Amino acid sequence: MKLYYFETINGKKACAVAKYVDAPVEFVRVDLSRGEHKAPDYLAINPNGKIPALEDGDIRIWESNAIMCHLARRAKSDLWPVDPAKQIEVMKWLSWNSEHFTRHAGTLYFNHVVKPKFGLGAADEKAVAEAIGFVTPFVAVLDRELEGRTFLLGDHLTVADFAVSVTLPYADKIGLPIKGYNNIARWHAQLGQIPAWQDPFPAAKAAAA
Ligand SMILES: N[C@@H](CCC(=O)N[C@@H](CS)C(=O)NCC(=O)O)C(=O)O
Repeated sequence: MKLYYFETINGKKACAVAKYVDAPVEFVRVDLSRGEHKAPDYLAINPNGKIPALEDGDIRIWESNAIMCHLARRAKSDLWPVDPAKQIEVMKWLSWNSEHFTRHAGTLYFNHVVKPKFGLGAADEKAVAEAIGFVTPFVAVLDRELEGRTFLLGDHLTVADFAVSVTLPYADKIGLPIKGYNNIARWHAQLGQIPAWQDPFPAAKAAAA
């Protein structure tokens, strides 16, 4: 298997799961700063021109959530639970995250991390203010749902925890309003103890994400 990645939030999700389940992947770095994701060879793998992407035999998978689920299922890891009801719970959180939480937290990450890193100009203050307005109620939902739970599904870690928490390490820098939410703080601190989440990228090539 080949896992195409770069040191960004969506690359982190795929690489962390590959490391966590010890998947037999060759990590292939696609340098976004050099436009390697728009090269014809790479577009043949992911026509969206984005990382991550996975090649597993004849199968090509793009979208970090799908890659995480595929790697976890293939490794028979609890990160993708066997119980169909729990699989639906994972899908619920992945959908909620894409549609609501990281959708807007991602706008903050893009404006405050990606733009300066790639020289894409100043933050769009209108987009930032809107994103903060949109994400704030979902932060409160997340905190309430985490009450009394170790992880999103209860006792055990799943790919949903990785997906939903991916912008949290940048919360201060991007102005994600999570201050005062103790369940989120506790959950985030716990995730920070997981070696594959702490250090997701191949050692020799890791750069500050
Ligand atoms: N929904 C996609 C998003 C992928 C994505 O936006 N990747 C970013 C890096 S985090 C990227 O490749 N950006 C380059 C570009 O859009 O030109 C996923 O979850 O994989």
